[in-house]
Amino acid sequence: MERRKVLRLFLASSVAAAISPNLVFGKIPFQQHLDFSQLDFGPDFKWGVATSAFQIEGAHDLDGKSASIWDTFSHEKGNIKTGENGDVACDFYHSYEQDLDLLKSLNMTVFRFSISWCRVLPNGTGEPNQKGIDFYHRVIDACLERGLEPWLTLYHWDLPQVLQDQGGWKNRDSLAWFSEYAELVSKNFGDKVKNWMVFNEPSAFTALGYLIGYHAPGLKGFKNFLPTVHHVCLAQAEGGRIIRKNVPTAQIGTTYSCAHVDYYTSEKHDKKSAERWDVLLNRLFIEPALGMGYPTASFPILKKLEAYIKPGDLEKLSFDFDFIGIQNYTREVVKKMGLIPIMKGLEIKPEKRNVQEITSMGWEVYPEGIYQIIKQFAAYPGVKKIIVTENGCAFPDEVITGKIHDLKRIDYYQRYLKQVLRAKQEGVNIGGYFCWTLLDNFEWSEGFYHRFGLVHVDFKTQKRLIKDSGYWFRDFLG
Ligand code: IFM
Repeated sequence: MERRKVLRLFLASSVAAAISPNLVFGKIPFQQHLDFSQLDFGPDFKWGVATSAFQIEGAHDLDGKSASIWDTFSHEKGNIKTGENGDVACDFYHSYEQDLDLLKSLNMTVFRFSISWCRVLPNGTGEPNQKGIDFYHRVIDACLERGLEPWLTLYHWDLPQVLQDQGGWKNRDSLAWFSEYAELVSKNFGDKVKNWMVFNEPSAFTALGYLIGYHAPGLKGFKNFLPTVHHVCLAQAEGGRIIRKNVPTAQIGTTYSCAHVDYYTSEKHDKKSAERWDVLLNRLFIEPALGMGYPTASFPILKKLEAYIKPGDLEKLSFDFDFIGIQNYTREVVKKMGLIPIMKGLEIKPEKRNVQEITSMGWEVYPEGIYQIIKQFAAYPGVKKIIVTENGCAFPDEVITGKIHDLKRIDYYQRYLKQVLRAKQEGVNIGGYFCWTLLDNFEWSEGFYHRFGLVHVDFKTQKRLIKDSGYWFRDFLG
């Protein structure tokens, strides 16, 4: 108890330091050991951070915003490990100027963020909420005033609850709902925002939310998952077309959570299971977008998607994206598991594999994996450019005399960046790298426990404190 009080005191005295980083640190010594520099990535390479509305904004019911599926889900007992919710989160709704100042001070030039659908269209469709639209204008303007490029994601998982009440993504009408939302957002912000992403990680929000029920809206089973997959794939391409129509000069992408998949042994059955995981994690959403259709041959249960495919749908699944966003954290190692009837495979958790290092999320630190997955995606003929739209790690941080010496995070970033550079130097067109993330925030069903930020947030006081990893980026990019 006593120790916590002392820590709080240190934290309070470090607030000024967080906002004026130059007063606190010289160069972070770690940088001296690097055998590459920012210059190796080229002068046009984009450096930034990625964020999402629900995880940082708070203001859950302010200025006309309605509830999203994550408001509902996080308020239901038992869904969030820590019992927390996103009502306040990082209060970015009120502190965006200070937070963008912090970002700028780290010498980053890109702020990737998402729009909360229920802030701008509280009924899901129909009457827009001007106060919500005005908020995003303020955020975008604040970026532009600071010389930061706003990169806008249309959908990062927070579907309006009113639409979930009508079946959410399971309902084919979701395509029309999403199209209306995409029209509204692209028409409103298209004159200021030049870089757009349709979805954040469709394999994650469909599988976690509609197959295993670990995320909102908490649905389970293939009967929920399969229609959701098809409607999301249609919306992915349609979203691209709508942005192209309203913002002809935009760079349009979409992002995928992806991971290199290894098999546990080279036995045939382990390889087969690994192949199915690869379909689910890496191939299910990009291949239809590239005009390749669904990867049913490698995962026969996907043939059941046919029940939801209407005449003319297959031609509408593709869109010529300008870039593909890669979001990678770790790798997967898969073993056959007869007891799991559909996947017939199970990821072998890092702690059961004698892995050297895991993050607080339990994810193996495996830098080569980002190189492998970039190469896998770059091998598709239709992929023109790759942006690493998320990469990062959570470790328990300790505030010691107003500082956070998060050396493990620095080491992680350096080793992953080296692998990104390796792929780039082998000729992959990689245009940027965004850290996940600027601020410690609401890590979905895990609550606030896992800290991914370059900037520490004290969720009681909302005080920000730049971690050494943030200073490391400042110096690396400076
Ligand atoms: O926090 C998430 C983010 O919303 C999507 N990509 C992975 C991050 C870390 O789990």
